[in-house]
Amino acid sequence: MTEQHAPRHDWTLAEIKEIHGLPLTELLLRAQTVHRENHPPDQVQLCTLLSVKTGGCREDCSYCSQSSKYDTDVQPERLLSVEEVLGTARRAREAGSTRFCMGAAWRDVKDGPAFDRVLDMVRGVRELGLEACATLGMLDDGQAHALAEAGLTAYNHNLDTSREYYGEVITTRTYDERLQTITRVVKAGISVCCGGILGMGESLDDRCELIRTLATLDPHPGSVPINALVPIEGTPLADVPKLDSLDLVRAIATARIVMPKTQVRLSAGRAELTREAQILCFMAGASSIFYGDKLLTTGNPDVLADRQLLEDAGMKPMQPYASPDPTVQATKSRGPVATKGAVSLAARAIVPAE
Ligand code: SAM
Ligand code: DTB
Ligand code: SF4
Repeated sequence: MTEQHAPRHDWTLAEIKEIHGLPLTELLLRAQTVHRENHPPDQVQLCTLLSVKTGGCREDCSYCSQSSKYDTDVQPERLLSVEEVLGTARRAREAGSTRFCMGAAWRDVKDGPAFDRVLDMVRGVRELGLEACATLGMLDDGQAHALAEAGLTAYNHNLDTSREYYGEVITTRTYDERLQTITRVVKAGISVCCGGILGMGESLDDRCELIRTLATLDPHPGSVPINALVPIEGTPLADVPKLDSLDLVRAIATARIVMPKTQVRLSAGRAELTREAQILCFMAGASSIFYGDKLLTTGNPDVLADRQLLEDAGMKPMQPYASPDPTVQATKSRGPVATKGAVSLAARAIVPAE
């Protein structure tokens, strides 16, 4: 890593569009230069997802398999038990993952036994030596603080698209409500994980405007997941034309340049990408992936394929709490300490399974 520049929070749409529209090789060079100034270029954060409460959601997000408004193959399920979740987290750790992200198909969190159980899940994940992330919908201040006290490392709450296009995708909650939850997460001292989805029929301006909105948050999100739409039969977006993988590369490179210290995560849609397209995404500055055979309700590349990809590319998994985000580092000394075997994990991750 070489010289580092202070992150900017005053990006304009014109600047973002200019970067996004550079000749691809120039864009990649610039993104790779920023990446090397701020991150070890051969390391990838491995995060595993688990849907702890699936389906039956009252929101109408047009992309989502879990909305009760659409007739999809996903059946509503009860909230998993703490033991079920920690069993999966332990297996994720053994496979080499360092962050475990629990998703619930909730519009917002309700105080009570279900939330208390999620807090126990967070504590248990931290005791395993993993970074703990959750995505549970909208939060109030008290809930954000309770999650922080339980030891939550990061909270995922996506803006999904530009403010202008948002109303085409979701009508049951507003862009400003999303931003309010993000502000509460920051205030509680939890790292923000906030990104969006490409390939929902949005324009180039919408993509650049999403990146601009993320890059004008202060602080920048600790992580920015860039998802390619996974088309779900039964949803309004089921038949939207597929995203060109080079558009994903461009968005990742642009995010990398304007949010130099953020973990830019190559997220949903990776199962549709060739190995070469994934390597281009790493060259563009992606520093994190979802690792494990399943996302929330849809598939992801299998772990053996991912281990092979990383090995062939000469890349290795990042240690937990190695992110440049100071909030992530601060959460290490808050909440439960690792008691259950903890952390030789990352080094083991690309040792092929017997
Ligand atoms: N209910 C919570 C919420 O909406 O914040 C948490 C779970 S929600 C499934 C988390 C994120 O996953 C969404 O904000 C969206 O960005 C992403 N996502 C959901 N379905 C997707 C799909 N079909 N393709 C790509 N990304 C998707
Ligand atoms: C994010 O931005 N992507 C993840 C995570 N945050 C929660 C979810 C992707 C979901 C893809 C569709 C599914 O598996 O249901
Ligand atoms: Fe519900 Fe989240 Fe799916 Fe929207 S994205 S329908 S809030 S689970």
